[in-house]
Amino acid sequence: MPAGQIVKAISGFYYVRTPEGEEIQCRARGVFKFKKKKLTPLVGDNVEFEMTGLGEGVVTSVQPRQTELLRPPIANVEQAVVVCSLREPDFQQMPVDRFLVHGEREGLTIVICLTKRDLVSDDREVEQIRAIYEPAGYPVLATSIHTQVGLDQLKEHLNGRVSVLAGQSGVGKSSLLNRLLPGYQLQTGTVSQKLGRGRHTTRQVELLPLPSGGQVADTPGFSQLSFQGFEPGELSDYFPEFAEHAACCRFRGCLHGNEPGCEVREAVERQEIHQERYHNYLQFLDEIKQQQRRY
Ligand SMILES: Nc1nc2c(ncn2[C@@H]2O[C@H](COP(=O)(O)OP(=O)(O)OP(=O)(O)O)[C@@H](O)[C@H]2O)c(=O)[nH]1
Ligand SMILES: [Mg+2]
Ligand SMILES: [Zn+2]
Repeated sequence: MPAGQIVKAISGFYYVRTPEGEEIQCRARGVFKFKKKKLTPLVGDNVEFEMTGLGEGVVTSVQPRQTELLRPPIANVEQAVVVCSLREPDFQQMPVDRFLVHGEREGLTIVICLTKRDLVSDDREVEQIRAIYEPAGYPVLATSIHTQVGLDQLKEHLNGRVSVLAGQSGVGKSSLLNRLLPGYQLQTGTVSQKLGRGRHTTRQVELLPLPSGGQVADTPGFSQLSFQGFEPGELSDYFPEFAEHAACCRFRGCLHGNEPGCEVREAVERQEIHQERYHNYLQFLDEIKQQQRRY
């Protein structure tokens, strides 16, 4: 049976690229199951299909996934570039931290990309953000499509890897790809002055080939990510800078709240863990506990 990779999905159609570089427009047949879960095909999935007509087919099976994100919906990426603008809209830490938790849970390599560097006058803000994330092991890039700053560095991170760009609407994901992918002209949109956010210009996930090898996915902007299905005890595993301290907490299963002998809290007090990261950890922990109470 012919096989390929889903590179684009639009309203019930899956565009499957074959190893020969052909693109077959497919529907999905029935319901797929994997690990007893119902499964909808995602962009990035490796699939088998049957031809039904010229350039048309049906997806008949989906290979097990290496990684899976539901927001943005994509399978088998190894790296996520968390894209957030410094201005228009202003940088916000909470959505970044939320996404990092999901990315860590899937075991993705993560890069943080701060866009619209041309809209801030000096490096102070970028340095403040670096101080939050570099101790956690995340590279932080600052880019501008106007001055070109940071674009080569971003290219180096993408080179030869399969990556997804993730971030809110209007932060400049498609604009970045237009600079990095010669020959593509993805649609971009303005940021509403009144609402201070993007207009959801990109409507579908699309996996594009990089000239230097590898692939990168453009995705629609998303807003809130929830932690449905998370256990309170796993959350701190997704804050890499907590690990060495958490190993020394007095109690096994310490959730790093008010427990006595909590080394994570101590490290926050000694300013070895960033206050805001810890604050967001507690906020997420609370959300997870609330959710559990509801079910
Ligand atoms: N000043 C400045 N504006 C930028 C930069 N990058 C993108 N923009 C602008 O930001 C706006 C939104 O850009 P898009 O690329 O459409 O944003 P997006 O993240 O793809 O948005 P969605 O597709 O809605 O998720 C456009 O008006 C871009 O011109 C930059 O580096 N500097
Ligand atoms: Mg876009
Ligand atoms: Zn603890």
